[in-house]
Amino acid sequence: MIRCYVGLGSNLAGPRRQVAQALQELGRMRDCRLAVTSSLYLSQPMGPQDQPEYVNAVAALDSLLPPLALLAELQAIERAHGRVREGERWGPRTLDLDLLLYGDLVMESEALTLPHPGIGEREFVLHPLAEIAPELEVPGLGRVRDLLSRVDDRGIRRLEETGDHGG
Ligand code: A4P
Ligand code: MG
Repeated sequence: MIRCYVGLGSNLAGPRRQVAQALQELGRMRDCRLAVTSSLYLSQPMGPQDQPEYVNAVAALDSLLPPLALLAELQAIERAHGRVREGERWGPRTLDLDLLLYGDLVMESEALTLPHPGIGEREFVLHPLAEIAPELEVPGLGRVRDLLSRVDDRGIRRLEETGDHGG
């Protein structure tokens, strides 16, 4: 099994419920085991400012699926949440699932870039990720706790306690 990290984000149609439900759905994905989930966080929008605050979280997942198959499973969950891919870049969405890390794999293709390019600058990724994996080494960038110490927190707030799924 490969340890993977998934970033969750939502700012439409009941964002807390969207994220909480998506965390449960990650636990039911084929050939995967949900290991740890972060708390939920409330964050200011990156990108266009005329959109609601986001709820963000990060999950650690152990997976037997190859990277593109895992991404396809994540996109199926996004679609089931009514995600419509159109409109402006970084615009509002019911559910966004980003594959942040797939073990220590480094790759770049149109379909999949790993590690996810935003990790180092996004407080809404680094806060939840540091909650569950502060010592994790992001290939090419360094340790999560060090990345977190260099990012502006932009008023991010933690909403709920960690879920431990026994992994
Ligand atoms: N893709 C490539 N690499 C990856 C990867 N590691 N994980 C490709 C997931 N997808 C990856 O994604 C576009 C394409 O990226 C996919 O088809 C996939 O093959 P998308 O989800 O359709 O597009 P997007 O999410 O609208 O664009 P983008 O640039 O990925 O946006 P982000 O980076 O996801 O940002 N503010 C706050 N506070 N919190 C948020 O969560 N999220 C966004 C979206 C904007 N502002 C936010 C937040
Ligand atoms: Mg995305």
